[in-house]
Amino acid sequence: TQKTLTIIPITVGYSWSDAPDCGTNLGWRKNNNICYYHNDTDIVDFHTAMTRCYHEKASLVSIHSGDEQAYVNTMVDLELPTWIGLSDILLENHSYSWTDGWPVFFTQWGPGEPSNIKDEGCVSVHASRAFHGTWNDTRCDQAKPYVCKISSG
Ligand SMILES: [Ca+2]
Repeated sequence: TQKTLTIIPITVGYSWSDAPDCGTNLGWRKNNNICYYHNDTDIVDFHTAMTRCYHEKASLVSIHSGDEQAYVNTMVDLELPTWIGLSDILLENHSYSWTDGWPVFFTQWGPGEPSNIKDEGCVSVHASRAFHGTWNDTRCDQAKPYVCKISSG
């Protein structure tokens, strides 16, 4: 007699991400069809954060509305200020621009910000409970977690 061994292929539907079509790393989320990536364990300076997002095929997050700001705020925690993709070091005239190239048509500066103190050219969102999610210009060499975004267009 001859025995036949049938192998049934099994696809294991397992993913580290809540939005596997955005990226496979833990931390990818999707809102309004836009992919966001929050990393709060990789604490790095602004330029390194830019590079990290680039390696995720993304950019540091740009924020264009109060709704988008509110969503980003749900990702960042209350302990650590977190890099977003706004900086005045990219343009020769030192005006603020988004690292993904989008124009700046929404801002959410915290009280007294941007303070434009010497060397403060990179923007993070406040982590304090009172000012959570509002923007602060800080030194670019500070180490912080970051949020990336896959920008369309
Ligand atoms: Ca400041």
